[in-house]
Amino acid sequence: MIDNRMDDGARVFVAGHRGLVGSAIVRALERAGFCEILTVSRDRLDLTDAAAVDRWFAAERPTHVFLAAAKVGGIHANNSYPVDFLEVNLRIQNNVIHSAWRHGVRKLVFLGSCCIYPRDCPQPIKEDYLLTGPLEPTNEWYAVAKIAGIKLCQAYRRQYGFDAISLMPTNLYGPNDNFDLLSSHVLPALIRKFHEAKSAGRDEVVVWGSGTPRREFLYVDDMASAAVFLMQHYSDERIINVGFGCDISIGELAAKIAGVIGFEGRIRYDTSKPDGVLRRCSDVTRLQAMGWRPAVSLDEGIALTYDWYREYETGLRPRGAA
Ligand code: GFB
Repeated sequence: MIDNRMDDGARVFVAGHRGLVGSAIVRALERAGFCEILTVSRDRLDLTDAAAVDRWFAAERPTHVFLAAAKVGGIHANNSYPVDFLEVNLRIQNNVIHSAWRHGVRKLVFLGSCCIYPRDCPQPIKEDYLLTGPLEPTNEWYAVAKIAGIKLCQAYRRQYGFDAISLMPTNLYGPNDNFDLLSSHVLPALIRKFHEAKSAGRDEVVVWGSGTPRREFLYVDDMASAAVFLMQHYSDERIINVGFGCDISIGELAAKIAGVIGFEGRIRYDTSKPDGVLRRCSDVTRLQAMGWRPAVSLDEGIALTYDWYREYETGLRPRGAA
């Protein structure tokens, strides 16, 4: 019998609790207040070490797992570190999914990524398009690892009846994002670029690529609320998209962020940098039919993320401070 509840006795492990998504899931669980939250820092548990992960599960006995730990990054990092994006992610997910099953976890939520879908698939992207065509080359290592994670969840469900579900988030952003210009995703990178240009009185910001690719962005606290909702209300081997449901061009995004930050200079497009996939917008019909909707608009989310960036990343307050 499948048990989706996270009730008083639940011990919920959030793997990757210091990252963008994991930290938001911890916030969502704390707000809900109905379970014990388990986290473990990287120096106490290396998730790529199978024996250590197994010992940790044996000792801590979680009942539910959110697998949000992963090597992640933007287009440049994905392109530059293929071994890390493929091998590290395979090891983390293999270890956590296997140990979760072996130690009687009742339910596991695996976080995939919208980049698992074929590069040229129709838009908006339905869950059924998985494995119907070639991947986008700039992130195929990461995509292959995530597809293997989906398949592992499906395999454990089929062979052992393990209630593991896979969610496919769109591009996420928010507090605790990575603002490093070489490894980050576009939205935090542009917040930092426009902020620094404005602070230094520079009149030009360089945006990678042509500005024409389109992406969909979801505020990470909405992602976390969907993950907690699906932990409780979804139990199926079919993957499910988690997105905002509409997209915007990188050029429009840059103009929006410049407006929030108050940068009035020029935007120059560096077309020597890759565009990546030309359009990526998820079809969220299945999730919305279950009654879930995002709460934070892109404008609100950018403003909230910029507030967080100014407070924690520009030295006003140390990261991790309340
Ligand atoms: O967010 P991003 O790095 O990754 O880039 P993807 C999105 C688009 O923004 C690309 C452009 O067209 C970039 O060229 N862009 C413009 C910039 N300026 C910048 C900048 O300063 N920094 C960055 N990073 N991009 C990721 C995948 O793809 O999507 C991951 O690499 C993951 O694997 C994630 O799946 C969801 O949206 O192209």
